[in-house]
Amino acid sequence: MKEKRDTLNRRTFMGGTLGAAAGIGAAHWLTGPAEAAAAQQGPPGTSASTGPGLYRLEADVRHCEVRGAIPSDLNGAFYRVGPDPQFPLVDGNIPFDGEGHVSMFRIKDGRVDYKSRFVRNDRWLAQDAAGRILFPMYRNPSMDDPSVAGLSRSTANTHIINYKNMLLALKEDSPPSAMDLLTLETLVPNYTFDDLLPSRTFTAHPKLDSETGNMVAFGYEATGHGSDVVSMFEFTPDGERVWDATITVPYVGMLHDFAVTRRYIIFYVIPMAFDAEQMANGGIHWSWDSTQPTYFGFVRRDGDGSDVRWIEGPTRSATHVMGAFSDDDRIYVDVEMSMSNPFPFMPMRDGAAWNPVAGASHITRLSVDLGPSTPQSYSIEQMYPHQGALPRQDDRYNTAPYRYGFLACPDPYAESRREARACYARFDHQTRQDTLYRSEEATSLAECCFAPRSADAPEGSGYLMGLATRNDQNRRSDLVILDAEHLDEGPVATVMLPMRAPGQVHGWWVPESQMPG
Ligand code: V55
Ligand code: FE
Repeated sequence: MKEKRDTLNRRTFMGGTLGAAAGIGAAHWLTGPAEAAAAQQGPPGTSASTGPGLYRLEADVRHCEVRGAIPSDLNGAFYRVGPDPQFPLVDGNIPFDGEGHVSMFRIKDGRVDYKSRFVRNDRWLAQDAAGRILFPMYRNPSMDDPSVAGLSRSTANTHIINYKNMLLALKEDSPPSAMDLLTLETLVPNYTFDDLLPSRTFTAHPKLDSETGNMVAFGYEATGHGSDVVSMFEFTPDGERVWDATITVPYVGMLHDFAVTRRYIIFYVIPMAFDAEQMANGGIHWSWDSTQPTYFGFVRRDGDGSDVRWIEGPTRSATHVMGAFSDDDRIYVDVEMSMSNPFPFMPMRDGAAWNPVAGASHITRLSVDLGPSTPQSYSIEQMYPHQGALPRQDDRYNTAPYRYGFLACPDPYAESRREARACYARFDHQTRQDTLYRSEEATSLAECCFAPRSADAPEGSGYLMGLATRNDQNRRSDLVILDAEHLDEGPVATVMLPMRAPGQVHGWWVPESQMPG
């Protein structure tokens, strides 16, 4: 358990208000979820099973207190989801394996109601009935209790989107779980798109086509654990499957996100690699294999998959896509990129210590020249000095050329790392300038989410929102709402919760026009 203790020490080292700002290494988690994960695992030296901090509080707060004023053109709901272990994680498991806890800020006519519920899917119900963990290890079914054989292993803890008047809680190793948009009741624990899902898995990062509104998505390890098959598919908003095809990957790495342009689907294979030996020894699904290259792959959206081309590149990590586009000459994909393993809790296959500098992410543009019939390399350009993960865009531009991106990051202009406050940055890729919202002291910021002012508002015109955790107020949570074109002016409204909200990986805005009547 030395490894475990090192992990905790690393997390402590990164902790505090700065880490909270998303900068260092475990950036995905330190924007908020990292802190929750750290709390869940207890202070250094304590074991996960005795440490404080399972959250598990399902709450309803009606008529939330609001400082400032909710804009009259902001109506809909902001949903968040993150891992919240139903029971303490076992030693050797990782914070990615907590059960999905969904929260909602329902915003309408100036009023805000807050609600949170666990995703009551097959896994949650079985464990609730048993009163103990039945799926003890992240994405390793060989460790499961025999009683749950055949049940979905989904924690439904990673991302949340609306589809066909339902809320889908997503985990990339399983089909979604469908919930009611207003009550957060789990409606379909294992939603397979009326049996049209051509994969055993479904990504946490589907994309909406900017022109048609169709959902383009994929599943990797599509035919079972460790499989090199990736299934790609496109559904209309009404649930009709209009395209599907498969490809195989050069090796089985984590395909957490992908990019879709008008013509292409793009995957980036990173050396967060499937580790059969580690799994046979009772461990998790992945380890970081620093000996492996990356592969940038692209495939036409309308073909049978046979045209896929893979371009080898240097060892890097990139987990999330900010935006992507293609023209006749090039494909561009903007990602959060680090030199090495960005997650302190993910094992290093070579036994090296996790490196917080090499694990730090920056917004980076990958591009490929489509001139040569067989491109030999892809380009890597760091776009901004800001250090952070979980980038977002105006999601109406998922598959179109885009100008604005958003990111939670520590203040890149602070005198020292210690004094850097948590910020939300808006990037203008046309001018390569940034605008910052600098939060209060002792505040952590979760991933932000953009809500357009109206369905046809110009790109980036609307609101940017995200959860602020007040580390000096027993980690009480506020939802901060900013004018996305004037981040530097501070919140137009702050929704104040009386308690800490559950941790978050990703969040999603549903406009009023897509809410139930
Ligand atoms: C991520 C999160 C996950 C996971 C795989 O942020 C990748 C990336 C919360 O679970 O299982
Ligand atoms: Fe993600």
